[in-house]
Amino acid sequence: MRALFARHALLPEGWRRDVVIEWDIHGDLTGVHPDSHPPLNVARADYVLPGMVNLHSHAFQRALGGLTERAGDGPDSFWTWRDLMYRFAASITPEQIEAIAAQLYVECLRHGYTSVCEFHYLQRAPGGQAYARVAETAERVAAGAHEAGMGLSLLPVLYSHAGFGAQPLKPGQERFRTGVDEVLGIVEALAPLRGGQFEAGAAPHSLRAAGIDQIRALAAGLPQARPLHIHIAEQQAEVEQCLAHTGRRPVAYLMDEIAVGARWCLVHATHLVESEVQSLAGSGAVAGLCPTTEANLGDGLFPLEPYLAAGGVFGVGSDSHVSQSPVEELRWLEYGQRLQHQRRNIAVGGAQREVGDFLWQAALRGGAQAAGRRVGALEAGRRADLLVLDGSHPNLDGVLDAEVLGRFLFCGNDNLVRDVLCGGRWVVQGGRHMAQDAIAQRYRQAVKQLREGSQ
Ligand code: NGQ
Ligand code: ZN
Repeated sequence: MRALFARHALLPEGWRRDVVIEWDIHGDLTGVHPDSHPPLNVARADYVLPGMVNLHSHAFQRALGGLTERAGDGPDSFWTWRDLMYRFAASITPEQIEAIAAQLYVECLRHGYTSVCEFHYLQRAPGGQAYARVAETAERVAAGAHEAGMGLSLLPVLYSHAGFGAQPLKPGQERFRTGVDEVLGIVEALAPLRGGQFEAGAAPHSLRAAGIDQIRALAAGLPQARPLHIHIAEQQAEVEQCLAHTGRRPVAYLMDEIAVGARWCLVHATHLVESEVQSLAGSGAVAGLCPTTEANLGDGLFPLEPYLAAGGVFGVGSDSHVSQSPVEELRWLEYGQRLQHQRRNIAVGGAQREVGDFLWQAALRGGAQAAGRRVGALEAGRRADLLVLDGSHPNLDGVLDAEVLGRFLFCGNDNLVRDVLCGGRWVVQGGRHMAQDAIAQRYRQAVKQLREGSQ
C-alpha cells in the first residue's frame, strides 16, 4: 500500500491533522489530503515531517570524523586539519569510497536526511593518474547512495589550482585535479543515472582552486538549471588572499563576475560584510551553512539575522560529517547566534514564532533548491521523502503540533526518527535501516584497510 495516514503532518502551510499521504510506484507524491478519515488498511503515524536535505557532503571524510581532535605542536587551524585530511585522502580506493559513502548515507537517513548534495572532488587515482573511467569515483558515490536508498545530487568538482593567482597544485592535491572539460565530461557520464533519486550538477571547489574564467565556462557549459555549488569565504585567510589578488572580498567578487542566481549554492559564506549580506540575499542563491563542521574547523559564525531580514535563503549540510544529524546542524545554527548575540529565539520570521518550525521549513526550502530535485515538501509532485517521529517517546508523548519541532530540535540526544520513507521506499523502520548490517560490515573492512595502509 503506497499510502500513510498521519495524525499530524507538517505541510507547506504548517501542521495539519488527519492527513492521507499517497505516492506512486516511481516514488513521487500523488496526493496529500488533510482532514481525512483514516482509510482502511493504511498504516498510521503520529508525527510526520518532510525529510531534510543535506546540501553539503564530502562522503569520504566520514571515515576521518573524530580523528583530528589531537593538538599538534603549533596552533591548530582549518589549514592544519586540511593537511591531515589530504593525507587521509591520498590512499583511499574507489571501493573504499563506495563503502564509506553507503555507511554515511545510512546514518544520514536514520537521523532524518533523505537527500544529499555530494561535493565530490576525489576524482583521480592515488598519485594523480586518471582512472580508465572518467566518472569512476563519482559512480562509486552514486552506488553508495543507491545501496542506502538515499536521494543524491552529485556535484563533480572543478579543482585546478592550489590558490589565488593560478598557483600550481601541491602533491597532496593531485587526486583532485580537473579542468572544465573534464568536469563536464563527468557530468555527461552520469547522465544515464538521472531520475527521481539522482541529479548531477557541478561545483567549482573555491575561488582558490578555480579561476573566475573557468567558473564562468563551467556555469555556461552545464545544462541550464542544474545546481552549481562553491565553497566561499569560509576562513579569514581566504578573504585576505582574495582581497590581495582581486581587490574584492570573495562573495562580492563572485557576484560581480558571475551571474549568481537561484541555481547557485554558496557553501559557508561565513565572512560577509553588510553589502555582501544584501547582495547574496537578493541574488536568490542559497547560503549552504554547515554549523557543526564550521564549529569543528574554527571558521566563524554566519550573519544569520541580517541575512534572514534581507530575505536570504539557506539550507544546512554536514560537510565533514562530525555529525550526521539535521537536529545538530539546526540546533547549532540557532545556538551559535544565541551565544554571539546573547539573546534567544533568533531564527524566526514573519508570522512564524516557533524556532523549530521556522528552521525546518526554511532549511527544506533552501536545501531543495540547492539539490535541484523535486524534494523538500509534502505535496503532490515532490518526492515521497518523509520521517515518522516516535510518538511514544517521552519528548513527544501528547505534545501539541506547535511543540513538535521544538522538542525534536532542542531537547536531548535520543534519535526521535523512527521510520524513514525515501523516494517512496521504507528505508528505515523502527530505527533500523534495511541494509545497515551489511553496509556497516563493509565500512568496518574499508576503515581497517585504510588504517593498516597508513601504518
Ligand atoms: C574540502 N572543506 O574541500 O573538503 C574543504 C577543505 C579546502 C571545507 N571547506 C579543503 N570545510 O577548502 O581547501
Ligand atoms: Zn566542504
